[in-house]
Amino acid sequence: MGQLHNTENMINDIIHLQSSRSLINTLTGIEQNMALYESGIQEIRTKLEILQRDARFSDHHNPIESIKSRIKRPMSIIEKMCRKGFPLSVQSMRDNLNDIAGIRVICPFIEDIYTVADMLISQDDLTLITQKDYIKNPKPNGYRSYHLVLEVPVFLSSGKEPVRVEVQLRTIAMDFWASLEHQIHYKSSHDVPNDVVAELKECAEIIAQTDERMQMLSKQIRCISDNEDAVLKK
Ligand code: 0O2
Repeated sequence: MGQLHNTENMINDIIHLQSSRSLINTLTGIEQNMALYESGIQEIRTKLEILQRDARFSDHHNPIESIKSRIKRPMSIIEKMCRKGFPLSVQSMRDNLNDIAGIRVICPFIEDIYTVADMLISQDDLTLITQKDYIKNPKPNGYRSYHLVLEVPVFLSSGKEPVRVEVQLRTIAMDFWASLEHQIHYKSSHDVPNDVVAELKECAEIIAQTDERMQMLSKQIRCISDNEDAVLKK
């Protein structure tokens, strides 16, 4: 069945399994933790904005086109913990879910994704928790992106709190595909027909080839402009 219908069923199951008071207590606890995740996003966003500014001022190619962020809604957190069979508690959320705080970095070219990922991983106040390369190993449906889960320290009045943030890095073209594919699955109240799934996969392959070609073009253009600079300096 479609995603909307599944979520609705899942929430009904949760309500049956949990007493309403205990569900409200868990939801309240989750909501109290949201400021911490917002702060985690703010910390990583600042790091990315500094890298963007550094590229602008040092006249280097800017590997970051844009940055988006989102925080998972408390009901989606509950739904995910139930779906994965995790206990419903704030501690379980902190221990088991890595994508409550999410940042999406859109890059012009494939190589920029690896450049930005390396720049983040090498920062010594960040801890790399997981790394998934869906560009070298695309998902069976054609999904491509590079996912990092990073732990960043957030300094509160009560002390230091480590916060996990999922960073998804993709090209403009990969983002175009993933946004539409997500919409198709999310909006559909039924299973997506096989021919639509196959067509989406084909589009993902075309987009991947186009990304490779754009990467080559960019290299050629950079080479021409480097040669022109060298001639001017003579
Ligand atoms: P939303 O609405 O973006 O939050 P996990 O489910 O995270 O515990 P998994 O499946 O190994 O474990 O995580 P993975 O592969 O790192 O993917 C998590 C996120 O990547 C998803 O979050 C999506 O944002 C994105 N993603 C993964 N696969 C696909 C895909 O096939 N299509 C699209 N459009 N996005 C994908 P959420 O929580 O599903 O959604």
